[in-house]
Amino acid sequence: MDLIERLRGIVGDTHCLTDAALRSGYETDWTRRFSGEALAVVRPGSAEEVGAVLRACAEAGVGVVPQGGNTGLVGGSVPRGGEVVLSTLRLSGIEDLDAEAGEVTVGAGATLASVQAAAEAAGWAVGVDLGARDSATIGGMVATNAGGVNVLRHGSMRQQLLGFEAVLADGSMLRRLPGMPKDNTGYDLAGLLAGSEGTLAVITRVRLRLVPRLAHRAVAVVGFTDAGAAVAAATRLRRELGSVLALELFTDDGLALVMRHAHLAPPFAQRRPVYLLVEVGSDVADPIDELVVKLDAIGADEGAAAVATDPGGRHRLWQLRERHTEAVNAEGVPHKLDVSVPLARYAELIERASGVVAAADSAARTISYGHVGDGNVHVNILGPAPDDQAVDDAVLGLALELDGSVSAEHGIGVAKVQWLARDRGEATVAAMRAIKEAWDPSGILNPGVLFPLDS
Ligand code: FAD
Ligand code: 2HG
Ligand code: ZN
Repeated sequence: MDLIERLRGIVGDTHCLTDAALRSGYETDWTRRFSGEALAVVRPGSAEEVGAVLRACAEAGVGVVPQGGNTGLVGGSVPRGGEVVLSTLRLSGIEDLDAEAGEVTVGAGATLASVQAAAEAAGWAVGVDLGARDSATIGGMVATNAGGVNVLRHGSMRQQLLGFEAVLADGSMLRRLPGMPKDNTGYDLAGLLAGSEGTLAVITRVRLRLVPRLAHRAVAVVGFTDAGAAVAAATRLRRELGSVLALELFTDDGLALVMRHAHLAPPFAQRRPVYLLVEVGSDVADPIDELVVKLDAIGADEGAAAVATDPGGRHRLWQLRERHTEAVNAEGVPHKLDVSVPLARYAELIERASGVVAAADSAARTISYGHVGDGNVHVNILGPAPDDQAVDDAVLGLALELDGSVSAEHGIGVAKVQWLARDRGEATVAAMRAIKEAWDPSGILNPGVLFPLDS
C-alpha cells in the first residue's frame, strides 16, 4: 500500500489533503517568506492516530512537519518540499480544568484564546499571552517555548508546564499528566520538549498551570526622546513596581505604520521617537495611583503620556503595540530577527540595528519593537528579497557582539539554522544532535529545522 493510501486509512479521506488548493493554506508561513510543497496534509483526531501517521511516515522514510496554528515566524511550521504536514488542529479539546488547583489539560491544537476563555470562566488566567492568541495553539507554543508579553511576571511556556503527552517518531507514546507542581522523577522531558520545534516528538496534550486572574489593571503609554531614556524608565519601573505585568517598547516609525494599516489614533497628540507601554495589575488594590506616581518619577511629561484603566481604553493602547506584526506584513515580506541582549545593551542594539542593516542593504527599512522587560527586540526589515541573508547576518552578528542570543522567543526554525552553532557553540549543538538522534533515529521529524538538511 502506498503512503497516501495508508494515511487515508488512518485519518479518513476528509482529513488527508492531497489536492493543491486544499494544501496551500498549510504550505506558506505567516510572513510569506517561507513556503514549500507538501506530499499531503493530514489532520489526525487522536494521539493514537498521530502515532499511526508517524509510524507510516517513518517506514516510508518521509519527513513530517508538525503544524499548529501556523503563526510561527521562523519557517519551521511549513514544508521544505515533499514532507507530510501533520496538523494538530483537531486535537483541540480542553479537559479536566481543576479550578481548585488552577490547572488544566488541553489538546495540543487548542488555541491560546480558547484556553484563556476556559481559564477565565473558572476564575483563572493563562500565564503566557501573545498577539497571535486566536490562532496560535498550545502545542505550537510549547514547541517554540513561546514568550509573549508577560514573561517578566510568569515566565515563558516552559514555566507553565506541569505535564505532557507526546508521540515519538516510532509511534510510541510518552505520557505524564500528573497535575503536580512538584514531580522530580528523572529527566525533565516536558522541559526538553519546550523549544524543540517539532524535531523530537509531536506534542498531543499538555497540562498547564494557571495563574490568578487579576481584578485591577492599568496600561500606560509614555513617549521618550530616545531608546536609552525609555530603557532606563523600564528598568526603574520593573525594579520599583511590584505590580508590573508587561513592559513593551516601540518607535515612532512603527507607530506610524500601525496607525496607517490598523486605522488607529495616536496615544496622545505629541509624537516622540520612542514609546514605552507598561501594564500593571493587582488583585488587592487598584494599582493606578501607584502607576501614576511612578510615571511622574520616571519623568513622563503630561503631553506625552496616556493611561487607561477601563477595558476599552487598555485595549486601545495595547493595539498600538500588538498590531506591529500585521502592519509590517502589510508593507511587504519582512525579515524578522527576534534577538535578545542583556538589558544594559538594549538601547545600543536598537540604535545600531538600523545602521548595520543600512550597511548591508542601503534600501532596507528597519522597524524595531519588543519586550523591553525581557531584553527582547524584534528587528523587522523590509526591502530585501526573502532569500537574501545579508541583513539577517548583520543583525544576528550585532546581537552576538552585544553578548545576546540570536533567538529570544520565536526559535531557530529554518531561518536561523546557520546561526545556532555560532550562538551556542559546536559542543552544545553536538549534544543537541545526540538527543535528536536518540529520539528520532530516522530523522523524519521536521528535517531542516534546528540542524541543516544535509547533516
Ligand atoms: P506553528 O507555527 O504551527 O509551529 C511552530 C513550530 O512548532 C514549528 O516548528 C512546528 O513544527 C512546531 N509545532 C507546532 N505544533 C507542534 C506540536 N503539537 N508538537 C510538536 N511540534 C509542534 N511568539 C512569541 O513567542 N511571543 C509573541 O509575543 C508572539 N507574538 C506573535 C504575534 C503575531 C501576530 C504572530 C503572527 C506571531 C507571534 N508569535 C509570538 C509567534 C507564534 O505565534 C509563536 O511562535 C507560537 O508559539 C506558534 O504557535 P503555532 O500553533 O502557530 O505553531
Ligand atoms: C511580538 O512581540 C511578536 O509582537 C511578533 O513576537 C514579533 O513581529 C514580530 O517580529
Ligand atoms: Zn514578541
